[in-house]
Amino acid sequence: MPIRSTSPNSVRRPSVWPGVILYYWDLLPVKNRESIVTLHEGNTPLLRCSNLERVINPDIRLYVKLEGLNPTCSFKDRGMTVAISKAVEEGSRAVLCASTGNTAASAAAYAARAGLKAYVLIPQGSISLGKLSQAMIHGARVIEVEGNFDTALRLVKEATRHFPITLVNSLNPYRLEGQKTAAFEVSDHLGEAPNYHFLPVGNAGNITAYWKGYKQYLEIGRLTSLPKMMGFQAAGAAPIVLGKVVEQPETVASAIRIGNPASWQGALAARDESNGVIDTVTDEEIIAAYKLLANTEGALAEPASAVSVAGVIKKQRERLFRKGDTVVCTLTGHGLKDPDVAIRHSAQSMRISPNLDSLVAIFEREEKK
Ligand code: AN7
Repeated sequence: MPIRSTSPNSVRRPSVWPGVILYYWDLLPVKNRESIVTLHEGNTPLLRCSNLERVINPDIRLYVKLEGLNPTCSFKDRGMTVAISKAVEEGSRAVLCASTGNTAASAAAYAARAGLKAYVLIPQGSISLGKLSQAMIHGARVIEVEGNFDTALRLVKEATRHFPITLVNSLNPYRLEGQKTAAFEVSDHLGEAPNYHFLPVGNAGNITAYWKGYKQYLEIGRLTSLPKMMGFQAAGAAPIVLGKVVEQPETVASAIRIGNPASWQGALAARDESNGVIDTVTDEEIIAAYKLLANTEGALAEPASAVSVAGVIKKQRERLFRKGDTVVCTLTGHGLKDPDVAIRHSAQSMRISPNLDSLVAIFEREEKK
């Protein structure tokens, strides 16, 4: 079959996705092309979830944005490409972050590509194995802190006042600049804003960034409306919902085990300006949504990501949606980051002796179910 040189509707596109900085060049703060550090992040699928619609509400159009398909398997890469490119542009030699895992993995990978040293501070014993292994193999200096994420974040903020090192947590405004590109992509894909955008909220950078992105697209005329921003925290780590710092945050979703979010004000502004909500879901609701996604759509996201789908289910119970609403959930990180959780919440594998009778016995038993 001949290969068409242009797509059917004759839209010219770059033949290779160049990463978010080049694709959204006019809307991002990087100045020199030579300083771009990219792993070609972005351009992630927006997957229509018809099976989930049938389970949750057949009258809505439900999409998930698969941010786990970024190069280090989380949304952090969108912000990290900008933060690391700017660090290179500004002549930095080393970068530093505190992390529940995904920021560390992303910082480690982009720093490796840039030839920068990376120091990552993680809460002792509480980040998932996938994320830890990424930070280690990319050559970051991994420092376990005896304390939780909030303690580690406090420490890195102090450290940057004493040493010439670039902070690449989302306190670095370039991180949020990069992360807003996900809102551009959702808008480009749908040709409009969704009615609702559901996100997990941990340090609250991402909800802040999405809101910034949507508002910017409205300003430059690529949107005519804005979504309601729907942020969800785990019930045991819900400082924004409670209106006070949580000293000992606890949840199965280790990525968002955060008690004092850096972008607290940004999340409140996103909620209030968009007429959205910030609410909680329990660990049971998170795991139920996590399994439902994997079982009905073949989409594997880490528990923190399933928070967004758990939020949709909760709001459906409250009869929030109207016929025809478009609802987008961001699945922030890949489920393989945390295989322990997947195994713990699945049916056990079966074991047989190597003969046909044993195998057929299984088929017969299963067919009856
Ligand atoms: C999968 O890596 O904070 O509300 O240090 O890894 O923007 O913090 C991760 C956060 C959601 C919450 N989903 O996003 C870190 C870190 C996943 C995450 C969040 C995180 P923010």
